[in-house]
Amino acid sequence: MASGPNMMDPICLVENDNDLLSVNQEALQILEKISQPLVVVAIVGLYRTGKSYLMNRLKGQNNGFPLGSTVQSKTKGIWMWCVPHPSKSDHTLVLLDTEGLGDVEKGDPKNDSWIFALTVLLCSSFVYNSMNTINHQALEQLHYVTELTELIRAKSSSRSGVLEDSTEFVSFFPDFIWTVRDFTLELMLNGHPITEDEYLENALKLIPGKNPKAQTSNLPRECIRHFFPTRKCFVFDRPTNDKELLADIENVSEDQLDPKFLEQTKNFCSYIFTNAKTKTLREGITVTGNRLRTLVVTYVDTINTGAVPCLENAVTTLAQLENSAAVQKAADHYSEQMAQQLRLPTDTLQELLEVHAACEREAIAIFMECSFKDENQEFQKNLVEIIKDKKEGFLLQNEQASVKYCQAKLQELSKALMENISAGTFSVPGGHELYRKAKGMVESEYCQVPRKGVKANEVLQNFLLSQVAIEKSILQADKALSDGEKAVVEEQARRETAEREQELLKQKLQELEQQTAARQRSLQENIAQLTEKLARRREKQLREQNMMLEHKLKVQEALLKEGFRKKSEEMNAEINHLKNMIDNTKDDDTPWLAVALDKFGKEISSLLCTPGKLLGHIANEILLNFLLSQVAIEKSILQADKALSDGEKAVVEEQARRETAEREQELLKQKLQELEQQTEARQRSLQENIAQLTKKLARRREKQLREQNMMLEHKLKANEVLQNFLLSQVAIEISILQADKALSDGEKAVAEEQARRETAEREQELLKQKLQELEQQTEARQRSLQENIALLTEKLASRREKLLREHNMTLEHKLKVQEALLKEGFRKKSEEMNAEINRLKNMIDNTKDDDTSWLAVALDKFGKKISSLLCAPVKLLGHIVSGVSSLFKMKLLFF
Ligand SMILES: Nc1nc2c(ncn2[C@@H]2O[C@H](COP(=O)(O)OP(=O)(O)OP(=O)(O)O)[C@@H](O)[C@H]2O)c(=O)[nH]1
Ligand SMILES: [Mg+2]
Repeated sequence: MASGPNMMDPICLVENDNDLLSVNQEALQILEKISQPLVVVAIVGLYRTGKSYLMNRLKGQNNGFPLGSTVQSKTKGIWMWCVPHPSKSDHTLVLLDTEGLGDVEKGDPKNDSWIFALTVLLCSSFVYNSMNTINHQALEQLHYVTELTELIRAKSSSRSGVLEDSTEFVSFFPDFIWTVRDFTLELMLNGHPITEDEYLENALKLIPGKNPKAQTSNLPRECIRHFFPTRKCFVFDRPTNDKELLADIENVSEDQLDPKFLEQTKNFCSYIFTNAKTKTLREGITVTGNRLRTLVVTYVDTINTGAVPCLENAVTTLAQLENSAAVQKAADHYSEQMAQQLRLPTDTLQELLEVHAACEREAIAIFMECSFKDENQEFQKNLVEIIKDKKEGFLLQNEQASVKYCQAKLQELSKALMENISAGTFSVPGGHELYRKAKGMVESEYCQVPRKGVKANEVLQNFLLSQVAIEKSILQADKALSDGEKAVVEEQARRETAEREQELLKQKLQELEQQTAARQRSLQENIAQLTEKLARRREKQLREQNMMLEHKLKVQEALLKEGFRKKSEEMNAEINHLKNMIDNTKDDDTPWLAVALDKFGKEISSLLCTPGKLLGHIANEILLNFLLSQVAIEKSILQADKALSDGEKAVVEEQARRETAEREQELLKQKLQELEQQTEARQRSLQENIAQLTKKLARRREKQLREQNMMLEHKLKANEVLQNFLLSQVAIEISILQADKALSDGEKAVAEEQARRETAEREQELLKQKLQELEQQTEARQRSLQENIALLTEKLASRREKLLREHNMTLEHKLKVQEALLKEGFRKKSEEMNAEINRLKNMIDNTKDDDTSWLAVALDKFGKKISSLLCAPVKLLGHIVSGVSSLFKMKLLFF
């Protein structure tokens, strides 16, 4: 909750000793503690005119600001009284009472001018107090207002070059209220009763004529009309006609005052309480007590150095101070929330990153809320960096907490194991098996422990690595295992270690990906919130510029009505300049936002180490969303713009509609292009897949065939060897037969004949076998070819199907865009799309039409190549291809 004022008496804010201004530290301390927005009402006017008394009435008291009853001026410098606002509960009412102007005892009259200018800069309602009537003399006494152009600057450097800096005064000047005291006249004009405001307006009418005197007395009138956004007048009767009472007015009770004066005072007070605005700087920056403190110090310091106080510089000073504080506040909030919400170690990295994202979002929001005029986003970048460092700190803490916890747990769980190792429990036959069981138990118990955090696996791995040497020695010493068994066990252990290592790498990779995603989110959040803020700022700028324009047009209209055509025409330059300014603010949505986001995005993404290419996408999306969100706002601003006729508004609206449509079309185009690129990429990848698959299949077939050939050759060789052996035995057998005396010659002839027949039969058998194997080979090659072609056909068909679908989708999309263009009246643009659409239609027709030729060509080429690879007779190919394509066509019919 914002803090208001403590009970206090009026206090001097700006001291004025010997014409030297200085700020009162005690008053600054009071302001510093007020964080509520302020309504600042100041009174200025000739000395001894009842200013302090009227201010006291605003507080509802007779005394407060000290009055004097002599002719000698009383109030010196600027006095301040901070009180709770009587009707705006969350605001503080600051009453500023100032030193009377025109004191004859005063040395430097310039000092009065500074008091006047300083008061204009500090308040939101400026009460000019004078006596009796608003006449010539009263206006001449208001020459201070004509000096303001020399004493106040809106901008640090006049960027427009051509135009007076004072053009922009109206955007930050207070409302003007003229109080006329001891008013004795009747409010009548030309026999008609008039209001107080009409009385003032009449007094501010310019005097015709070109004589220098008229011009001089017109100057304050013109300044009041030009500089102050609104004017108001209050007249007061004399509080009492009793001279003695008047001299001691502080102690006069209400019933002793003139009822008319009481009534008028009441009206004045109630007007102030209801209508006096909150003090703001430009672009709607509200002034709190703390900010007023900075403003007073900045302005008085500037005046004392002999320079001219400048609103823009003061805002920059304020921004520097407050933006640093905003960064600090946001960063503190981040740290606090992280510490509060995180329970270290977190179960996973993602858990921490999610809390980080939420806290960061809040921190950025706080920064956006508390900061303003962050030129080039210097402070936001600083915040990004601080949060990044803090996040890294939390990540480290999280890792350390995880390591600590895991190590403690593991130590506890492995205590028995370690003791058994020391005691030599495993140095027995079968000890290795015992050891492995015990170690496995530790491992599985460790796995059961919940919330071990990000380092769980790494700590376990380190523990297991530390066990490798121990296990090896236990294994080697184990007499229950053979050498072969030991080798197998050792191999297994090595494999397990490698697997775990790989697992760990996988986890690291995943975490890396999560971190990248988190950085991307952070970038996105920063850009999104900045866009929103910049958009709000632009909206305020536009409103402010429109208000200035409206004001100038009113002044111009009044001049014209009063017959000052030339003066009214002289205002054209100023008005056109404002109109240009508004047009520029309105028009350059894209470059303005795009430039800001692009620069900021690049810097911040290098800060966050995020790949820059992400940026384009994010920025484009955000930009479009922003532009769409601006449509309604722009429309309402346009409707409220009194500078434009209805016809002009219609034209502007039409233009805005066209721009939106064009932008939308641009985005659609971009999306289409992306779609086309995606399709192309998919096609490429499909082609690549088919090519690789085909190669792989061919290689596999080749290998299979080679193996089959080898086996066949082996078999044939074995049979041949046997046959050769048997042939080599023929002569031996014949000689043994001839020498056998147990057989008759006839019997010998029969045996010889039998042997010859057997040989011939075997020979035939061998030939048959060769023939059969040859046939099998051919068949296998044919099968392989067929399979390959069928597979390819299927792939090609599904690719073609996808292509058709994608082409159709693209066509449909284009037709929609064209239709929309036509509807929005962009016939030419829509016709321009015809070429593109026809090309697409042709493409689709071509794809649809030539099933056969398309497939035949593809298969023919592929088939020839693969059949030569497989050494299959080419004539088979025609057969296969026609079979497969007729099968495919049948499928197509179903499809
Ligand atoms: N005639 C008249 N006298 C007033 C009125 N209000 C106050 N006074 C008298 O004017 C004296 C000065 O009043 P202040 O309120 O101190 O006037 P001021 O303008 O603040 O004077 P400085 O601070 O010296 O410039 C008071 O003591 C009253 O006697 C008024 O409305 N009419
Ligand atoms: Mg006074």
